[in-house]
Amino acid sequence: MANANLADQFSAYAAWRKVLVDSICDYRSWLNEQALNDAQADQRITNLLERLREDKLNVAFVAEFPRGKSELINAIFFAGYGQRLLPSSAGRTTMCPTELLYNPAKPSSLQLLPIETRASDATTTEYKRYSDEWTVVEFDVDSNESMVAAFNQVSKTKTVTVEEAEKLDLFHPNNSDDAMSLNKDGSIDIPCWRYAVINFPHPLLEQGLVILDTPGLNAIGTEPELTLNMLPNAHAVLFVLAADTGVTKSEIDVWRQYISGTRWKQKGRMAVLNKIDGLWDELKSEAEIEKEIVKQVKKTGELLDLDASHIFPTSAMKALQAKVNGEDALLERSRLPLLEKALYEELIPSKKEIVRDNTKSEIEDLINNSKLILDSRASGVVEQLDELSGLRGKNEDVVEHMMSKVKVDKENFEKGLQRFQALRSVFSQQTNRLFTSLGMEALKNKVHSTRETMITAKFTKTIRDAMDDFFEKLKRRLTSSDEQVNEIKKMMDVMYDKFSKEHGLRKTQPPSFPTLRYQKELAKLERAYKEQFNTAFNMIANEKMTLTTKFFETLASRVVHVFEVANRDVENWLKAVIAPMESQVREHQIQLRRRLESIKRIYKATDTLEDRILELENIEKSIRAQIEDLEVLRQHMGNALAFEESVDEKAA
Ligand SMILES: Nc1nc2c(ncn2[C@@H]2O[C@H](COP(=O)(O)OP(=O)(O)OP(=O)(O)O)[C@@H](O)[C@H]2O)c(=O)[nH]1
Ligand SMILES: [Mg+2]
Repeated sequence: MANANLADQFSAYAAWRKVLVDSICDYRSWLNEQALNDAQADQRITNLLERLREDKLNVAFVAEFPRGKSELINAIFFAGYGQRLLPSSAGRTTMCPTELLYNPAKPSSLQLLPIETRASDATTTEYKRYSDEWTVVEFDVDSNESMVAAFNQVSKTKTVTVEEAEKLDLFHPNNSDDAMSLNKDGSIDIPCWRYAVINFPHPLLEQGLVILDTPGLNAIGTEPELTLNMLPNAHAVLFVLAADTGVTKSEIDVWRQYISGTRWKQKGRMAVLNKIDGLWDELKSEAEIEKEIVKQVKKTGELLDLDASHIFPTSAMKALQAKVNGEDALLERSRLPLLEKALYEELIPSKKEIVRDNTKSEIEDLINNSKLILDSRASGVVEQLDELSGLRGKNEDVVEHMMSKVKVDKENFEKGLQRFQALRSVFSQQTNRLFTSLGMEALKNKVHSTRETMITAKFTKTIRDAMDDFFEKLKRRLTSSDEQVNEIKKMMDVMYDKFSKEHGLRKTQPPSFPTLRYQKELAKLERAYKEQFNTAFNMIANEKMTLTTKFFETLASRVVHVFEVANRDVENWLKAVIAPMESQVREHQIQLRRRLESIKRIYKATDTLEDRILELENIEKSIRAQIEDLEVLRQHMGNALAFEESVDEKAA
C-alpha cells in the first residue's frame, strides 16, 4: 500500500462513478428503445446522473497562521507542478478563504469577491450567484509563472481607516487584539478580498475534489459561512498545528467549537502536527527524535481530546521539497504519505457509502417501476390468450357473450377511472396543503419578519425571542408536513388496495417519506445558533449588531437550503407515490381496449382466431424477453454499485 497515493485513490473513486453512470445510461437507452420510458422516469434518471456527475468531495484546511496550511496543500496536491503554487510565507499569507475547484464551464481563472461586500449582509454563497460582483483574474494553466502570479492575489491587503474597517466589521474598538493590529498612523491593513475561487483543471479537481484553504483563525469568526456551512459540510477537515509552537488556547477553542465539538461529530476530522523538521536535530539520534514526536502527539491528543491515531506529525515543507526533487527518503521522513493515506481512507469510503446508498434506492425504485409495467403487460396478454383460447370451437353466441363481458369490464373500469380522477384531485389538494407548510414563500416571509425584528431590536432578549420563535415556527412546519405526508400515504394505500381488489391491478406499497432528516438538520442549526449566541452574547451587548445580523443571514440561508432540499425530495416522493398507479391505470385501460378490439375482429371474422392467438403469443414472448433484459440491467447496475477497484490491483 506504500505506493498508493491520493491520486490513485481518487481516480479509483472517479472510475467507480463513471462505471455507475455508464450502466445507468445503458438502462436509459434500453428504456427508450423499448418505448418504456416516460417523462417522469426520464427526469428522475437525469437528476440521478447529474448528481453523480457533479458529486464533489470537500477537504478543508484550518489553522492559525502560519502553521503551514498552504504549504501542506502545495505538498499534498500540487507538488506535480514542481514548485510552490499557493503563496506560503512567514506571517499572514492567505488573507481570504480560498476555494480550489474545477468547473469546465468557466475559464481557468481566479474569481475574487471584494472585501467591501462585507458591508452588505449577503453571504458569500449568495454572491456566488452574481458573477458580476466578482473580479476575475485569468491565468494560463501551462505557465506556472502566470498561475503563481494570479494566486498571489489571495494575500493582497490594503490600508484603510479604522472607520472603514469598523464598517466592514473587521475592527472592534473594544477588542485588544484588534487595537494591537493598528499601524503607527492609526490606519489598519485589511484583506483586499473577502473570498477567492480558483478554477483550474488539476487532475484531482477535475474529478470533483474541492479544496478549501482558510486564513488564520480569527477569520473563522468573521465569516459565519465558514462555521455554519463550509466546515460542517466538508468531508474532511485538517486542523493544522505546528510542532514548534505547541497547541495554543485559541487553537483548542476553535477545535472544540467548530471542528470536533459534539455539534458536528463526524468522521474525517483530523489534526496535523506540522513542521516536525524543526525537531530533526543533527545532534540527536533518530530514537530521541522519535521519542520527542511521540511525546508531542500524546500531548496534542490530550489537549484536543483526540485519539493519537488521528494526529499526523508531518513536515509539509520537506515533503514538498522531496516530491519536487524526487527524494524518496526525505519524503518518507516527512511522513506526509501517512497523512495522505489516512486522508483518503477516511474520505473516500464514507463518501462512497453515502453516494452508493442514495443511488441504490433510486435505481431500485426505477427498475421496480419498469418491472411493474412489464408484469402487468404480460398478465394482460396472458388473460387475453386465455380468453381467446376458450373461444376455440365455440359458436357466434359465445363470442358475442364474451364481447359483452369485456364491455362490462371496460365500463366498470371506466367508473374506476373516474374514481382515480377524483383521487387525483384530492391528491393535488393535499399536495398544495403540504407545500403551504413546506413552501419557500412562507419560509421567506418568516425570514424577512425575523430579520426586521433583529435589526430594530434594542435588547438581546428581543433577538433571542425572535430567534427562538423562528426555529419554533419552522419546526412546527416540518411536523405538520409530516402529518400531511402520512395522510397522503394513507390515502394512497387505500387506493392501491381498492384498485388491486376491484380491477386486479398489482398492489404496491407506496414508499414512506420521513421528514426526520430535515428536522435533524434544523436542530443542528439551532444548536449552532445557541452556541454562537452564548459566546457572542457579551460582544453583542457592547458592540454593534452587525455580527448578529450577518450571522443570521448565514443561518437563514442554511435553513432555506434545508427547506429547498426538503421541497425537492418531497416533489420526487409525490411522483414516486402516484406514478406507479398512473402507469398501471393507463396500461390497464389500453389492455381492456385491446381485448375488446380483438374479440370484435374475430366476431366480424376479419381475423381468424388462430392468427390472433399466434400474434398474442409472440407479444407475450417479447414481453418475457424484455423482463429478462431488465433483470440483466438490474444486475449490471448492481455490479456497478458494488464495483471496487482496489489501488493495489491498479498498481499491479
Ligand atoms: N520548517 C518548516 N516550515 C514550514 C513547514 N510548513 C510551512 N512552513 C513555513 O511556515 C510558514 C507559513 O506557511 P504557510 O503555508 O504560509 O502557512 P499558513 O498556515 O497557510 O498561513 P496563513 O496563510 O497566513 O494562514 C512559511 O514560511 C513556510 O515556509 C514545515 O513543515 N517546516
Ligand atoms: Mg496560507
